Amino acid sequence: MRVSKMYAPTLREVPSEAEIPSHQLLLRAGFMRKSTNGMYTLLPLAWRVIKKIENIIREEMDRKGAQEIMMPILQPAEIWQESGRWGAYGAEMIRLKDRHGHEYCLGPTHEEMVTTVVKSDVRSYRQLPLNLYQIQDKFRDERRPRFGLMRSRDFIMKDAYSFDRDEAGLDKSYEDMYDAYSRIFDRCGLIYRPVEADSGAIGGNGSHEFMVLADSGEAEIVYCSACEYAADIEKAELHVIEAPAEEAKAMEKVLTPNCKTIEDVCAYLKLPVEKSMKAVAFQSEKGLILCFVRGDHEVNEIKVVNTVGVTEVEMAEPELLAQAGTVGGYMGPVGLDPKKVIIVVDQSVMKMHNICCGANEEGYHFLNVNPGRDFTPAYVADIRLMAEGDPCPHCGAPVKKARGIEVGQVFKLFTKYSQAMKATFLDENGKEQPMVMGCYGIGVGRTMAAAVEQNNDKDGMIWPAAIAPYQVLVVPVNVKDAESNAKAEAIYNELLDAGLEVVIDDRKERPGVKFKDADLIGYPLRVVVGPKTLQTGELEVKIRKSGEVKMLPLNGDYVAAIKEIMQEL
Ligand code: 9G3
Repeated sequence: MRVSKMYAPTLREVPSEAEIPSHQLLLRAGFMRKSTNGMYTLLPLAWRVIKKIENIIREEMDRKGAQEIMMPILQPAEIWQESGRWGAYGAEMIRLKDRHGHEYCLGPTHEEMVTTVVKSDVRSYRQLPLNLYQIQDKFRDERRPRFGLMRSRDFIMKDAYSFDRDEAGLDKSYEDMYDAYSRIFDRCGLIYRPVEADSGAIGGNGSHEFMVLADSGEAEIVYCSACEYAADIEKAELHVIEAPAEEAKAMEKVLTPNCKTIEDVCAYLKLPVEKSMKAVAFQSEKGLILCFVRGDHEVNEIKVVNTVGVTEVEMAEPELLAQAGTVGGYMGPVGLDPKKVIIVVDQSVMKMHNICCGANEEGYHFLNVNPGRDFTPAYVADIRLMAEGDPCPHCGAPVKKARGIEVGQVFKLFTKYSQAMKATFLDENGKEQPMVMGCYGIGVGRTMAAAVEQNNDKDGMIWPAAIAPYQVLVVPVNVKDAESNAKAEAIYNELLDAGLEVVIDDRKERPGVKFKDADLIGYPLRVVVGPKTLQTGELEVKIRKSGEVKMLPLNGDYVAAIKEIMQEL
């Protein structure tokens, strides 16, 4: 490929909305252009990377016996009504009508579609297990698309669906996909961790997210410094903390003037924060929810949602608190009407004694509140957010926090869709059974962006060799010197003939411009050819990742040497 012909319109500046490195660099290096909010055109260099990632995915999926298909993007409303999910996603689902007025959605995922396809042809246990996958654009009308391909509204997903006779079969399919994902992300040159994940609204108990570790990641994970444990922080399970036993004292109401936070109250009353509980108030479809955790802990919203069984929660408005007879900054579980508020208390608070908490009155707190004696919550559960330094649930060592980019998810669906959509088969005893399913996704564009997040420096991108848009860039440095330019062309053709993916920067530009673009685009190898090359008989090869420069003798087999270097990258 010749740079003079390549469509890679580089930019000096990027729009201010591009906040993270991959978003900035993919725009600056001419890999993509925004077509509308949350939607991008992938230009030639990006598309070459996408195709390489897709082919790695295909090889590893096919290795596990999965079979590639292509389903329609337009999905009829009926199949979503059959699964009961037609209304579950609100405005995030893009809906439209065809010329006959029939309702469709633009496929955000394909559980319903694939179950409809499979159920009409799979009738016998002999046809299972089955794993079908596709690599296709998905549409989700994100409220706030941002970070370029990291959270776009139109994105390429590999989505796979497994169908098994029973849970043992599902476990095998799940394990196969888990292994395939590990191989895919290893081959893409990513540093990642599979983490236990809250399977959220789609049900099923087993789920892992593959997180690429990066400071710009939207997800937060906790991982153990001593064992393999890692979890999406929203999922991390916490053990009950047993507070030291003590006699229950009489409850007392104390004046705590302008103490707005639990820290202020504890400082004012000279109490350790571990002897207090703090409240977080949410409003939900079930009304006001007051959550209580120990004063130095944080509430995990996802766990509250799962405990109370609501679809989502948001912070409660002050007037809602007033209606329930409490007030921000002074909320407590004592004396509230259970018909007006749902009280959810963390399991560790129930083990505490003589607790300080809000008295539901401006300016007042209670001392010596004791669970059971002074209040009875509607729910007691683990509603705590794991914090850095908390004991690992598996081995007790302190956990650390990191940010991650979720590039893949594996889910056990069990019979959620096969029950709802009557996808059954006859088992070896001729008995009708629902198929046991799993689903497995990879964000292809997000994987490319994550690779940039993990591999970039002040000069630009540094592509892992296996997914680089091209492997080698040949740079003739002196446009006026016919002899070394001819040599550059010869080397370019020799590398092409050797099967390498080569670009030659044949523009009439100064070397500095060519080198800046080379580093911005991030070709793994750069071969510099100029008059000096011919004088010294040595060919300069620079490795983008390490910055290392190797001098290869022109009279040696530099093509083989370059192939060798490429193999080691
Ligand atoms: C929707 C909309 C958004 C959605 C979904 C449905 C997420 C939805 C969960 C999944 C689960 C797995 C197969 C590949 C891997 C992930 N956002 N999910 O079901 F209608 Cl608008 O997609 N699906």
